[in-house]
Parts: sequence; structure tokens; C-alpha cells
Amino acid sequence: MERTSITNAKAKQWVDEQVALCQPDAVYVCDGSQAEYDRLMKELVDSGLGTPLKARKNSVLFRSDPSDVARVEDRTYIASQKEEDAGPTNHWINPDELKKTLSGLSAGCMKGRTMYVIPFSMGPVGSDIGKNGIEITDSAYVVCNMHIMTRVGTKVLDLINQSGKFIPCLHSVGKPLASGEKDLGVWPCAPMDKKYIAHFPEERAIWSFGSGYGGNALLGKKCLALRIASVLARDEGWLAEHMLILKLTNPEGKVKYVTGAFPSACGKTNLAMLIPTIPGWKVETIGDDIAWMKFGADGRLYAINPEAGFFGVAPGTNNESNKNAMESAKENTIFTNCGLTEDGDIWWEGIGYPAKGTLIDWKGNKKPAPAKDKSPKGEEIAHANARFTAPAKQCPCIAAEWEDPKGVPISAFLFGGRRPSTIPLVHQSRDWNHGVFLGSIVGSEVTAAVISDQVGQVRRDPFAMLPFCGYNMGDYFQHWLDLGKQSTADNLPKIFYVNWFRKDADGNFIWPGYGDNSRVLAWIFDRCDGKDNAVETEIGLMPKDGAINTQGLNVSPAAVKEILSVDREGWKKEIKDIREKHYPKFGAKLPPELAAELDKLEKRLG
Ligand code: SAT
Ligand code: MN
Repeated sequence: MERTSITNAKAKQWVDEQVALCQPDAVYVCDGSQAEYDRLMKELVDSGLGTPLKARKNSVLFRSDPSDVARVEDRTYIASQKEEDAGPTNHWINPDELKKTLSGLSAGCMKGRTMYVIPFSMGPVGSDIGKNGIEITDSAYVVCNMHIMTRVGTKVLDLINQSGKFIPCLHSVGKPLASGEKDLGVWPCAPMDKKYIAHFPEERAIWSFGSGYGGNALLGKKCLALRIASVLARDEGWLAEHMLILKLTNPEGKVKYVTGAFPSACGKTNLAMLIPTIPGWKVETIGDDIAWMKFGADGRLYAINPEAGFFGVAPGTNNESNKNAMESAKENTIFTNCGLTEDGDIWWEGIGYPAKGTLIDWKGNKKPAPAKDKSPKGEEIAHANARFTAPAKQCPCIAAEWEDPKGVPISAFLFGGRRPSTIPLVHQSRDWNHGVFLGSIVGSEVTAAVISDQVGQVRRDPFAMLPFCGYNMGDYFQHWLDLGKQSTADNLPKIFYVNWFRKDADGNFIWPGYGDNSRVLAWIFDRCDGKDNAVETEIGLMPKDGAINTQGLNVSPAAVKEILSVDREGWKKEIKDIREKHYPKFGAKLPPELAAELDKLEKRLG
């Protein structure tokens, strides 16, 4: 079957070593073709793991093991030589010890299975900002997802064969098959205490064992494009960030590009694809999750989206909240842990219409359709972290330049999270260092994107990188501060902190979000365009009275005022929490510039 071959000695040796360790029944090097995708998908359907959707062209539904539904942060390791280099926010194991454990677990782990060798590129193939990797996996489901999420194929393999440069990513579901044994439609994975999502930053290598889901298994995404890439970025003077990239066009046809860092499942995909509610403005998508940024010769930061698809949260996605995502997932899409309808389509809570008849829930059980477009807690038809994997090129609002290898010049960075109180709708940093301070204090209510007992609680998630920074977060703050010295204030992106998630006393969201976030984007655009539309406050620059367009907005002027004013008491508590609980975590690694920003803020609040 092998049509593609690895000729580079280094790559060949690495693959041969993994074959000897994992002992697969067969080895197959992927060519990235449609025929390959179709063949593997057919095998997955024939084996009972995938259910083809009658109502959606070339789309298949998968149900995972109930224990394997999201990223496992407690089982995610940064195995640097020194513990200090992993820092206080990562789990650390000595790399030699971890390799010993993983080698033990991996011996014969692919017995009864095919080993797929996936040459892939993060970023347009051959882009100066992009990187190549090879993922070895024993999951055809992972191969199909990687086809959508990255650029897979012979062109990438040619580059790897020529250069010998690639990031090795070894993945196994950790469930070898005995002779004659089959999965029989059951999602293969290992028990929680045998799962390891391991990163070796000095070697730039990834080793993931025991999980087949999302960021645990699609190793180009969080493992390579964030954890390992953040280390490369530190060493090489660029940025690998958990950021969407959008293109904003104002009514005069002027264009600016904006990136935004938000924790998982905080609406990055929705923001990247939003349909403005204010006339004349246009949003187009470059990326919805990750941005790699390098300085160009002109001193501006240029961003590429290293991915080629969207791995979006399904529940809550509908024609109102994100029509473009719904359109992107219309066909050629992989759905995971969604519900199945009688007429062969997917269904999830918040899809925008009630289901009919009997459904099959994400656990494979028959259930009557809920009366409304939602279900009681614990009874959901779709898992809260159910996902769609859809090709980015199917997005109706994908920007023409989304695959430009040189990237797009960034005018603004947004930071945000789910904060029910204190943080206003929008404020701008006074300067770069103050912006880095804002990034460093981001907090958010934990969502179902991670298996955690903290779901719903606010946790600090600096730069939305808490689970994704491949080195000491204190050094990461320093890297951001240092980058600010590499260019001029005019060329550097302006930095904003936004919060769509303020709640009233009854726990209802005050701001409608979604398309109405365009009102905030317009203000940010005008800030970057030099418009006199801001006032100085104790916490930074905020919209002048009337500078946010509220025409047609369904929020009372008093409520708008509330979320656009400084909550002095709230900020005082915030400062206390940062001073006592957040910043001390970084010890001597906390850059003095950030401690100084905290002091200045406290002083200004009086
Ligand atoms: O599972 S993923 O890590 O890819 C999704 C997310 O947490 O954003
Ligand atoms: Mn993400």
C-alpha cells in the first residue's frame, strides 16, 4: 500500500525506532489524499466506530469513551531537564524517568493495529513562519482529523526528506489488540492513570499515550503549535499564542487584523466568524484558535494561522450564535460526541431548534428528544465538549489571504475570559508593559474543554496559555516584555482586555455578545486608527461616552454604563488576589516590570 516513502535518514531512523517499540501489524505512510481520507473513513465506519450521517454529505459521527472527552491537564507534562524550566503552572516529570515510563507502556502498544505515519505542516506548506512535523498514530480517526486540521501529504514529506527538519510526535491510543481481537465499535483508549500527554521541550518532541480525543491526540494542535512552539518562539524571538486571528473592515473599506487570546470554549470561534450587527462593518476569519507571529522587516508583527481546520465546540453553536461555523460544518465534517437524530443528522443542545422523535445521545443510548433546545444537567444529548472538525476553507467568511505564507500584520491583541464581575466590557492598556500586565492577570471560569473539578470556578489563565505554555510562565512574561523592545510603539499591536461575560445580580449575561461584539471591535479598530474616542481611567483607556455604537442594541443604557465603568471595589479585590495568590506563584521569575504595573494600578485606584 505504501505509495510515499521516507528517505531522510533521521526521519527513517525515528520511525524505525517507534516501529520496533510499538510493534504494529502494519506501517502506512500517509499521502494526504482525498482517496486516503475516504478509505480510512470507510474503515472506521465499517468497524462500527463511525456513523455516517445521512443528512450531511461526507460527514461522520463518532462517540468517544465516556472517560475520554476532553484535554487531560492533570496528565499533561512538560518534561524539561530542570523542573524550574517547566515552572509553577505545568506538571513536571524528569524526562528520563518519563521516557522510561512511556517506553514501558508503549512496548507492543500497537499490536493488532496499523501504525500511520503522518507528515504534516503547521502553516502553509513552506511558509517561513510554519513548521513541519511527523505524527505517528495508531488511530485512523486521528489521521482523518489531522487531514482536516493540518496540511498532510507528500509535499510536506518532500520538505522533511530534503531538510531532515521535523518535530517528532508519537501517539498511541494505548489499547493493543490481542490476536483476533477487534474494537467492535468501542472507542479505544487507556485508563486515566495510564494517559500521558508528554512534551520534551529541549528535544522538541511530543509523546502522547492513552487518549484519542482532541488536543490530547491531534498533536499538531495544542502540543506542537502551542506547547513546543512556545519554546521555539522564546528561543527564536517570535510568538506562538492561543489566539484567533480576524480581519476587520470598516465602512470606508479600511482593513485591520486583530488577534485575541481567550481560554478554551470562551467563544474564540464565534468571535473569529462573527457577523456584525452594526452596518458597514465586516469580519472575516484567518484563524480561530492559534496564531504564530513574527516581526517583518517593517517592524510589524505578522501572524499566520498554523491550522487548516476548526475543532469547534458544538453545543451552543447555531445560526444565531455562529452561522458561519454552521455553514463550515455543513459537509465533509467529523462530529464527535454529538447526538444523532432519526433522520441521520447531528443534534446538540443550543443548536437552535428542538429535535424530533428519538435521539441517540453521545453515550450511544436512545433518548426521547428533549422538549426544548436544551436538556437538564447531566442528561445532555451531546457532551458539553462535543466538537466538529471542519475544513477552514469551507467557512463562508474565510479571508482570501488566510493562507498567505507571510502572514497578516496585526494591529491589536485582545485578551479576555469569562468574568462574571469586575472586568469591564473593554479597556485598553496604556502601553506595551501595561498590556503584558493585563495578559498576565487574565482569569476565566473553567469550561468543559478540560476534564477538571474546577469547572465553573474562576481561575487565572495568563494569556489564555495556562495549559499551553511549554516553559516557565515567568520566563514567558519576560519574553513578552522583551518583544516589546524589538519594535516601536507605533508598530506594535495595541493591547485590549475585553469581557463579554459580565452577569447581573440574577446571573444573566448583561452583554448580548456574538454579533454585538462588533460594537467593541469597531471601537478597537478606531483606537488603532488614531481616533480620539477614549478617556483615561485608573485601569487604562476606556470608551468615551457614546464612543461605543449602541444603536439598535437591546441593553439598557444603565447596564451599558455599568459594564463600561470602573468597578473600584472589584478591582481592589482583584489586586489583592493577584498580589497574594497569583503573582507569588512565579517567585523570582516574576518580572519586576509586572510587579511595578500592579503597584501603579493600586496607587491609581487610591
Ligand atoms: O481539545 S483541544 O485542546 O483541541 C480544544 C481546546 O481545549 O481548545
Ligand atoms: Mn483552544
